[in-house]
Amino acid sequence: MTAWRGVLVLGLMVGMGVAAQAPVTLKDAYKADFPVGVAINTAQITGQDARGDATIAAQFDSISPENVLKWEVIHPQPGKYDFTLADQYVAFGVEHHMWTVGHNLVWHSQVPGWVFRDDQGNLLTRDALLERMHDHIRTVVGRYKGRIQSWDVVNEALNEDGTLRTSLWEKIIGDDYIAKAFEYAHEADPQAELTYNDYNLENAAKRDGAVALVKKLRAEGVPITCVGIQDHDSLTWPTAQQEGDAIDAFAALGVKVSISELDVDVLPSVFGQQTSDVGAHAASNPKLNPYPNGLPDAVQQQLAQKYAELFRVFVAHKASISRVTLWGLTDGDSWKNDWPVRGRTDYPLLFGRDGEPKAAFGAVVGVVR
Ligand code: 9MR
Repeated sequence: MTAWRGVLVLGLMVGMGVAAQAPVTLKDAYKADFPVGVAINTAQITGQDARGDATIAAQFDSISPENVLKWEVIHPQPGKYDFTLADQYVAFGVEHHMWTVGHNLVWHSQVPGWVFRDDQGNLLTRDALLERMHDHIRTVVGRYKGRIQSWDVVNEALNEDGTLRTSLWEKIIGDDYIAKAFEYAHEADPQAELTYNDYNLENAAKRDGAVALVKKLRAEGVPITCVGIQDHDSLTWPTAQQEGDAIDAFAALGVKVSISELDVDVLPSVFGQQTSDVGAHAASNPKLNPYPNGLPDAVQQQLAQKYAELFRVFVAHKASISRVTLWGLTDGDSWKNDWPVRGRTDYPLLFGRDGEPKAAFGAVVGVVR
């Protein structure tokens, strides 16, 4: 019996008065703890993935836009905004009464080259780039005021050693580009949760860099209210201790923590250390793709255990956590199939390629039931 049928049978038993237990969904299981979210893709936003949409509506009470609110999509040319997909994304959230996340405003990636240059192709001045950033944030955040509850304002601004990444934002404006982005976002929607979002924040050096950054911003009165720990994880990283320590470190600063992009990679690691740097790539090689036809049961169980371990940590820290978001619905939807090696078959999420819940789904629900 598939897990879905199991859920249906439970529902029937309720109808027959056999057991007073409703079908278990992620959002119901975690109702007392935090919203459970999912990043949704274009097919889901436009209704082409009807089955996916039904699962998203049934299981989740928060959504994130996997790509459609990124600068290159929403603001492809100077003075030209394209809200077609973003409007549909936000309408989905409104229709289903979801905690709707905006991702993201200022990032070094998926931002067109023109943003940093004048008509002659020269790098902009600090003031000109600040004006461009201001216009973008005012326009996008302003449009969705009251319908997007939480914005990833600055994304991935730190290096692994905790120092500030050298991006064109940083080079042209200076280190205070981060503070400015938060100020502009707050001005456009004073009610919105405003997040600094990054990966590998469980590693001590990067975590400490982020703590110092957030502390400084808070001391300056910058309106940052949340830190997003992305949690692009593996079967062995981060440990429960590392995860809990990171959540504690940020919560101690007086900001909320969101688990913003959760997935758990089961494939062999390509680089010496965990990274989610979108600029990193490696050549394909069959050794790096060991499960093209299905995940062995032993690994399926390891994955389920890792998910249960992580959710136990999240529940233990629920007072500090504003949401937990999976970075995609099914394994087939996941970015991990093409990064850092193209064309692999990964199994990082709670629903399989067939749309059915996996053992990891049961393990996550089992943490609180
Ligand atoms: O999942 C996203 C994938 O579809 C895009 O191709 C990729 C391009 O940069 O971005 C992915 O999402 C990233 C997110 O926006 C920021 N953190 C890392 C995520 C995975 O790369």
